[in-house]
Amino acid sequence: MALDVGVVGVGTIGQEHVRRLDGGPGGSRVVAVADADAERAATVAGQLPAAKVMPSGEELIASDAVDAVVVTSWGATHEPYVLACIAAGKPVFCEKPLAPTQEACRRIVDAEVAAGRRLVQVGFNRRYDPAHRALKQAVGGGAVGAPLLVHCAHRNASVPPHYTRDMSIADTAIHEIDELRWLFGQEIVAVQVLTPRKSSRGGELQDPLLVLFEMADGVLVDLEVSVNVHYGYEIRCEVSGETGTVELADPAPVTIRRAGTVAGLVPADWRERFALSYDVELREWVDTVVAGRPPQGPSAWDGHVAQVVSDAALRSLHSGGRVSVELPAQPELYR
Ligand code: ISE
Repeated sequence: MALDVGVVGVGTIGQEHVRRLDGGPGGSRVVAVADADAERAATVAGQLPAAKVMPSGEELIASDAVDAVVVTSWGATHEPYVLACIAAGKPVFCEKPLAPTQEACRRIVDAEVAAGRRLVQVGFNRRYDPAHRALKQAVGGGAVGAPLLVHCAHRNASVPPHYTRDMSIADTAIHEIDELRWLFGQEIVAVQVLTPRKSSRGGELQDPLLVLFEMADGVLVDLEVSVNVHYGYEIRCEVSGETGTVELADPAPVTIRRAGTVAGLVPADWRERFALSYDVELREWVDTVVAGRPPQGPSAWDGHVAQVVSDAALRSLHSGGRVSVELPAQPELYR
């Protein structure tokens, strides 16, 4: 059976997903697109054999032609679209962050709980990256004994002009927030953001940041967030355990030795570094929806918890100091 997907928001990440969903190996096709920029929607739809432009996200979601929805619009617009999908009983894949505030995420969780079934999956793609999966397997399998410390780095070569100071946490570090919970099966109980000397390339941004996370079992994590490194895109994670260390391997496919040097290519951006993760993420989502099963990936609850931690980190960034993370009780639906 083919899955007919509608995509709300066809900017950079939306177009990435459209490319994978239209005629993808799982048997999906894109039948409708909507975007605040009507011209962009028309251009994207014009390149697809079966896609129509819909006047709005709401009309796309309500359309009988659409079986399932992908929300890749600007983060501030996610909430009404996801709520409309839940009300219509349609599976929805929503890019991260689920919504820009914990209150908005909570409304999505409450709507799903009231509907009595899981329909929402959030685009935390690290869970689908082969290197991150191997790291989780090594840690979980006891390869380095009990984890004690974790050192992470999230570096972007550059960021677009609309990128604001808070986005270093809410748009960028939010990936590690979800990754750490998933990697260790533990909640984050406190967070502190430190602001080192500013990069002269960051303009108004507070760049870089050092974020310290405390996990429930006492593991401490340091995360560098840099968004103007220029040399490329880099994601690091090293877990230091009682009996050894395990880290993400260098993603360069080849190493070049010449003229007295050793070099490996650094990915240009997240599209290049995480291409495979997006393939796997969307393939698994389509397979699950086609099979009529609830989504198996990051849930609305995961999106909500990530936002609670992100909000705590933003409080620390704005006011300084260590901020405890207070999580509400997890509804039965997500256990
Ligand atoms: C971007 O929105 C992403 O989702 C990338 O994965 C992340 O690395 C980047 O920092 C974000 O801005």
